Amino acid sequence: MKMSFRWYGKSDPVRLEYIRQIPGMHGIVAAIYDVPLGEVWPVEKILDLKNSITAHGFAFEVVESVPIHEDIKLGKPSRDRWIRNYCEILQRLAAAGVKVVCYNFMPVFDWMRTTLDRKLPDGSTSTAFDVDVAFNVDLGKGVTLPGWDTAYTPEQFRALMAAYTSVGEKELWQNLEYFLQRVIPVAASAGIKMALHPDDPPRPIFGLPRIVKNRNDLRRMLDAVDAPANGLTLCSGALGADVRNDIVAMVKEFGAEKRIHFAHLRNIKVDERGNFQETAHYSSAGSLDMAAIVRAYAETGFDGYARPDHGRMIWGEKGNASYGLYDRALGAVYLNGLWEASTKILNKR
Ligand SMILES: [Mn+2]
Repeated sequence: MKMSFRWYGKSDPVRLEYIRQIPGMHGIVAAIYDVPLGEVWPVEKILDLKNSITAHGFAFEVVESVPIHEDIKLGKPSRDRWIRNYCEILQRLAAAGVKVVCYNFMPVFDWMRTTLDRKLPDGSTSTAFDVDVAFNVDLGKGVTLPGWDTAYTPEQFRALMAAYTSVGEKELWQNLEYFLQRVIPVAASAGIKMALHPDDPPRPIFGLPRIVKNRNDLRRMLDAVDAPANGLTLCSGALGADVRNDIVAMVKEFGAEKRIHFAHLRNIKVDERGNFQETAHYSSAGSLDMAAIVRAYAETGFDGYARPDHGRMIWGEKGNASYGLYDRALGAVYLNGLWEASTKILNKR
């Protein structure tokens, strides 16, 4: 397990010098944010990002995300152009040494929460999702949250919502398969492993289809193009927001097949209706058994990338919700501890 940390580039208040001081940190997960959605990333920008990361002693082997143009998700005729661009980005990233690309296939929205700073009993704050609030949000002004890979103007947003009235789950699946059939062979020959992130939260929102929500969806997606380059970002917190999802079983199933390329590890407190709040990584802080999840990775001989996915805001830190330094650092150290214990116990058997 190669522990990594997401970094939003030079505008991120979290500095690489500080991330360097977290024990056991292998690499930085990053992306280019100042290129319009769908356009090819310039080589100079990729190399500039790589150089700033490697100058601090980190590997730059994981990109999160290369976002997908909505025309691809909508299945518009123009998608072929955007898919060609996507393949070109993958080849440029591969040339810079990138091994894994995380992406998602959520229409319009990236991750969704109804609160960014709800207080936990210890006085820290974290993001939360309330099922009833979520379905009463006024969409007239558009919606954006910090750290999203994509953001639309209110006009673009209204046009997109209208376009999706003719795209349901069936059509979205067809459009995902069309994308995979064209992109996975290119990724495979370039030496890139694609890692689809599940929908967060794993449920339809605002009437939009969501198709990466549970074990059967992941199975169907992997079987659509049965190749090692067609893999997963297995996000414990995203999938864990549906109590019917058994994260340990998913790690065992897909890990044994070497189809998990990127592990997002975080804990949430969730109820049976799907209301949840992000918590500290520690198992007893939330609903997920993080020790069992990490042990399952160890048992499958996981050698891919992992990161503490989100963190609370603690110790007075100001910054981007879920992406501060302190609690993600605590999470990384805790996860590395679980990993060291799990692998040493297994090796002594
Ligand atoms: Mn995640």
